[in-house]
Amino acid sequence: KYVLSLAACATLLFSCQEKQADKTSKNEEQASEEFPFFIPSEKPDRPLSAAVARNYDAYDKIRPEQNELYTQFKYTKLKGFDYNGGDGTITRRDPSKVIFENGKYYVYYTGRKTPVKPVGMSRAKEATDVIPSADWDLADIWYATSEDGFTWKEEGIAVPRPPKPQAGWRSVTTTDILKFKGKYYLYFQAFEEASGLRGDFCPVSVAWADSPDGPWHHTGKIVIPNGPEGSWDQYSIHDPYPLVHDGKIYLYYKGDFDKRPEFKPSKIRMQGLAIAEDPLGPFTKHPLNPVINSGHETTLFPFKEGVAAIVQRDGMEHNTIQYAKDWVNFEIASITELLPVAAGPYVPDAFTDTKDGKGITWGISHFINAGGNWRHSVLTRFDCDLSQDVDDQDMKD
Ligand code: AAL
Repeated sequence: KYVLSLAACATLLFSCQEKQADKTSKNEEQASEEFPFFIPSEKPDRPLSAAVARNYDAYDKIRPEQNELYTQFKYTKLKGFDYNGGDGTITRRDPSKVIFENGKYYVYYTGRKTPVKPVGMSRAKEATDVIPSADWDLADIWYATSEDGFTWKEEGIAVPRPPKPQAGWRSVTTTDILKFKGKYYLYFQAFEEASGLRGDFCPVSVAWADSPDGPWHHTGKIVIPNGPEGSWDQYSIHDPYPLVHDGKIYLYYKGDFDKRPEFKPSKIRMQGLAIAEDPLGPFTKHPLNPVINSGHETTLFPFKEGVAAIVQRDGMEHNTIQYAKDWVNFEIASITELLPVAAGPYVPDAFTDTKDGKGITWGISHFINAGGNWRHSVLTRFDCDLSQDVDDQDMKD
């Protein structure tokens, strides 16, 4: 009797659930007909507002959390870096991509250790051989290693400022790394004047080494020169960012063409692409440059057959993650917030010439301690889910 009544209960419960499910789906159908704000997963066959139509047509998936190139970002304070109490005499900023070699992670960055804090770009005339103008003035390229990506050991200077008058004698900054045919290359901004004067109107030079620990050899070469007068990259070639694609070096960079007096004060930055067969050049600038219309620094990674870019700060399309299947023509893949500044992600397939890029889940970026006039910056860890393989719902929510 007892068993029978249990069975009866179960049947009743089951049929109730069925009815409930039936009701829910009817409700949904009704809702999709009655309420235009209910969004079915397939594009409905009825007139749609421009915004709802775009929600289907412009993005890979209709909800952010379903989109592989959508993420939130989480930040964690790094251990192992001292900043002299934050008095502005020590800075670490503009990290390179993180690479994994010899059983540990490596990151290279703009490091400044000066007796006094920067006077500020607007007072650049007061800068001397020991007094910096901007946060990145009088800097060298430093590097640090880590076993877990959270605790870092500063190893020292990788690429020092070369002697005057070699390009970069005033400051070497904003570096990024390439590994190609067993050798390592650090591309960097080569300053010949203090930032705030005409220092930031700088080109890109490169140093090479047989090991990620150095020793690094300055080539003294300008590998990405400024564009001709009137061109978008006439003034500065910043944030060089190399990846390997089609057996070649695809180097993305930023141009600050708002340096033209008629554009000031403006927040226009765009990014271009230069391609070379050999890491030391010659690099050919892409005829469609600039290829990204926004973003203050370059952060890209192979994704599936194409390349994705984190586009943060400045420009019409800041705060987006973009995708170019052909590595040239970028479209917005998602819009997000609190993006890492000057991010150097850990990109395991940056140099493998992959045709199926896996994406990224973490890296190093920087925070600027404004304190009046950008006195110093700190490196930080960021975590995200811009990966094909890892499905980290926390980072999508
Ligand atoms: C950065 C980069 C370049 C600029 C300055 C230092 O974040 O865009 O490197 O020159 O700011």
